[in-house]
Amino acid sequence: MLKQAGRIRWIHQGAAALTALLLTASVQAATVTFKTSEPSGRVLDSVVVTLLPVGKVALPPPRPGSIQQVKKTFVPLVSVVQTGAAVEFPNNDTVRHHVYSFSASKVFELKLYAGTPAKPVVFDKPGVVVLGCNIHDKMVAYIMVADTPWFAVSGDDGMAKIADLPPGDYMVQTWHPRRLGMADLPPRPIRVSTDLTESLTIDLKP
Ligand SMILES: [Cu+2]
Repeated sequence: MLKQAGRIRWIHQGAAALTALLLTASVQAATVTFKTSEPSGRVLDSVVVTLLPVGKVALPPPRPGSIQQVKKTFVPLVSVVQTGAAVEFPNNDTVRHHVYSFSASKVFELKLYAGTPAKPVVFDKPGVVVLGCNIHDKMVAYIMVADTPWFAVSGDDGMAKIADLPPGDYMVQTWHPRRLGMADLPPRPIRVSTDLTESLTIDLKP
C-alpha cells in the first residue's frame, strides 16, 4: 500500500516536471546579443545581422517599416525588413525628394513629393536595396530585405540585439554597407535555447 502511494506520487511529480519542461520550451523566448567588430578588433556599427530559421517555421506577418527623410538625410541609414513588408517614406523636409532604387530586389521610384506618399512601398524579394534621391545625390540608404522577422543592426557600440527568439536552430547572416557588391559572407549556424552573447567578425575588405 505504502509502496503504491509512493509510486503514484512519483508519477505525479514526473508528469508535473515534464509539463513544466514542455511549457518552458514552447513559451520561453531568448535574446541573442551580437558583438560586431572588424578582424582588427575595431567595433563596427551598421552591421546587419539576420537569423534565418533552419527548417520549416511559421513566420509572423512582416511588420511595416518607415524610412524618414530629415535634413536631406535618410533615417535610418541602414534598416532591415522582413520580405513582404510595406515601408513608408515620410519626408520631414520643406524641400521635396524623389526617392528611387535600381536594385534588383526592388526597382521603384517615388516621384518628387512632400509629406508622406499615400502608398507604402512593398519589398517583396529578399536582397539589398540601395536608396537614392534624384534631387540630392548625397542621399543614400540601405534596406536589407530578409526572409525572417528576427534581425538587428549594430549600433555605435557594435551591439546588435535580437529579442523574442523562439528556441531553435538558425543561420546567422551578416552584411555591412561597405560590403556592397561583394560576395555574401558565409552564414554560420547557431542554436538558441537561452539568452546568449556571441561575437561576430566582419571583414570589410574584398
Ligand atoms: Cu532629396
